[in-house]
Amino acid sequence: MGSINAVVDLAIEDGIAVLTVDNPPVNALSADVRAGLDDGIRRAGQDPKVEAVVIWCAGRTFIAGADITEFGKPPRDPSLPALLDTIEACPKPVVAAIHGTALGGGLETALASNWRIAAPTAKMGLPEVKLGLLPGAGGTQRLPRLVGVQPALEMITSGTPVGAKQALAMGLVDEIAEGDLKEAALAFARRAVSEGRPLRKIRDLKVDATPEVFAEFRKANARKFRGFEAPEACIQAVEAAVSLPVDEGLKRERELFMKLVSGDQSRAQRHVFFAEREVARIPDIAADTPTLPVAKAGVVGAGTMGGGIAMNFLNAGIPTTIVETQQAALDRGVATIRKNYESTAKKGRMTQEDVEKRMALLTPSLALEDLADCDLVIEAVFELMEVKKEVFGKLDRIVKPGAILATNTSYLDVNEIAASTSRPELVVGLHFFSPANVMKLLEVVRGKETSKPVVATAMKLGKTLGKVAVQVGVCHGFVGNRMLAARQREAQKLLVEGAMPWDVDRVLLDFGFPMGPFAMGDLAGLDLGWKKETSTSSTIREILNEMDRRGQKTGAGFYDYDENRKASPSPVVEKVILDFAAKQGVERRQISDQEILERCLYPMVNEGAKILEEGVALRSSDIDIVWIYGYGWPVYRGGLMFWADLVGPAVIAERMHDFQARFGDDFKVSPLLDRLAKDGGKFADLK
Ligand code: T1G
Repeated sequence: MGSINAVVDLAIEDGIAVLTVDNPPVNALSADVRAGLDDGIRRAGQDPKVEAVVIWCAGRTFIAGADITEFGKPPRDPSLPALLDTIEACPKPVVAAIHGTALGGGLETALASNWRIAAPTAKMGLPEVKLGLLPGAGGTQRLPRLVGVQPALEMITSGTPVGAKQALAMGLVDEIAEGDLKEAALAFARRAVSEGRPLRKIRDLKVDATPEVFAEFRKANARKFRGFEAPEACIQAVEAAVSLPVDEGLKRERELFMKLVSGDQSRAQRHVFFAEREVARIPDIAADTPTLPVAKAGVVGAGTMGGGIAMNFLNAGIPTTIVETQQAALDRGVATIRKNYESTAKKGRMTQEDVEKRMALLTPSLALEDLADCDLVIEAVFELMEVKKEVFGKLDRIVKPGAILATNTSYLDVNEIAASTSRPELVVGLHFFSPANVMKLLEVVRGKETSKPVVATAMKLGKTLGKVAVQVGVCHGFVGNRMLAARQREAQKLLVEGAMPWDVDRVLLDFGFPMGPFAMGDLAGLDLGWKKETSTSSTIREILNEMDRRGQKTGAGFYDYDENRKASPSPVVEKVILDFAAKQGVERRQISDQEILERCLYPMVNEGAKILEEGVALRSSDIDIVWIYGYGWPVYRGGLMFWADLVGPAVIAERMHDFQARFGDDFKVSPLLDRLAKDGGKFADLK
């Protein structure tokens, strides 16, 4: 309980006023924190006994930003900009003492102070752009004045924090505290007083940059910012810092902020912020459920997936044994892992020493027996139930009792696999997404026998591996791939009915996906799961494979590729499609972009509704997270089900009924979607 209010305390230590914020878990700038700081600063400014002020925080971090839960609710004074004006106007030296992460409004609070002291492990950043916002309390006006326009543009539009050393080097902090942070801040404040240092206010600093700086920055980042509103607003706010007097610039920043905060994109990105934390909560598994140790891992299969999965364990410092059946395949797998690390090292994102450290944790083997003492073994062998069952049968006999046996299957029935072992309660699906060492999504497939400690262990392992783990139930394709199948089915049908691959890809690319389904197919290889012996030209994809057009790797697939793998629409493919449609007796027609979009996405929403009805996903926001982290759904659209709520279940259901009348039962509306349409409900409101 603080002396100012429940979350802010004011104590005077030898003439220095110490304002302490104590608002767990991250000292967010709630209305009470703002009111407490405002009151505390005013009192300290007026108290003749006080010579200087130190602002610092209890708990694990300095202020981590505005309180995101307050957005969208009626504002409560003092606003953050008003509070920062009070701090900046304080007639006595104000020192911010930073530990943990000073983020967003937290860093802005420190920028309104005269000086900043950081603990060696502290991080400072302005991540508002990740919420579809911009720093709305002076960050876009003060940071450029302190560190220069270019570093400010990078920090503000990336949202990436900087560490204490880098912050000191760029002038963002004035000192790194050796030893006790609070003592260092008090000592700094005392020196500022004894030396009679003038109160440097960042708002008084000059800032300059040519228009070319902004033009260059926009050009260099056009691809990364495609579709997002916030980065451009950030750039305009920094431009205002250069072109306008500071108070005008602050006003311009506020205007830009208010426009973003009430927009769909920020609502979507704030939804994702909370959704990606909600996925960790499994209603029937207590947060303190004991987990099993995973000190040693085993991977069966050293192909693309097995190698990528092994890299995740190595990155987390977990010794891993990887097993193949043939020496050549094993050598290839290990060489690929090393090559991936070395290319990361070449880009400067890790040192050669890191590469060697990781490789030293890897033990290649040709014998499953070498997995006997692993705590968890995951198989990434051929996607055929018989093969999976054979491997699990062997692992069940070899691997120590109590160890977890996991499958990386993308579609198959985890319950059936579990039933082929003597330890079904220890069997779980860990569905990684290719490339497994890059994609953040991990579907934790919970079998009907999988024990709660094993599920809790799998979810915790996901976090340890730097993934976003989502619990899903058993069905063909679980959540992500089951919904993807609906989109792929429609995309193929649209080709026969009148669209070309480049039409469908363009519509989904413009919607915000990183790639359309056909370009994606060419990238992954059209021959995944295709067999020459059994191919009967029954689909356009089969015909292309039969023509040796297997995608980028053969220089041609749905697209033609030049030597730099630049894609262009293919007249050959156009003819294949026209002939195929003619053979099917289909009268092709002009298909609008809107119909392409609705035909691809609405059946996915419908599949999502079925997944929720069947309990395969716990909540609609989990489906959002699956599609953002597994398939590149544009985060500024909040996820598939969030977007469906925005479009409106009634609108979607009505179109689906139309499509069903025209194209058949692939569009049969799920009872849940129909119910929401009728009742005016939303997926987000389902409990
Ligand atoms: N507001 C409200 N709640 C927050 C919060 C915030 N800013 N940050 C975290 N939480 C909650 C979070 O939901 C979770 O709750 C708990 O704290 C622990 O978080 C005007 C407008 C600080 C690096 O974007 O990046 O300032 O799930 O699980 O992994 O310019 O939280 O336990 O119920 O993430 O240790 C800008 C967002 C805001 C920082 C800690 N600031 N937070 O990570 O814990 S906008 C941010 C984070 C702004 C101004 C603008 C991380 C973290 P629960 P956690 P963590």
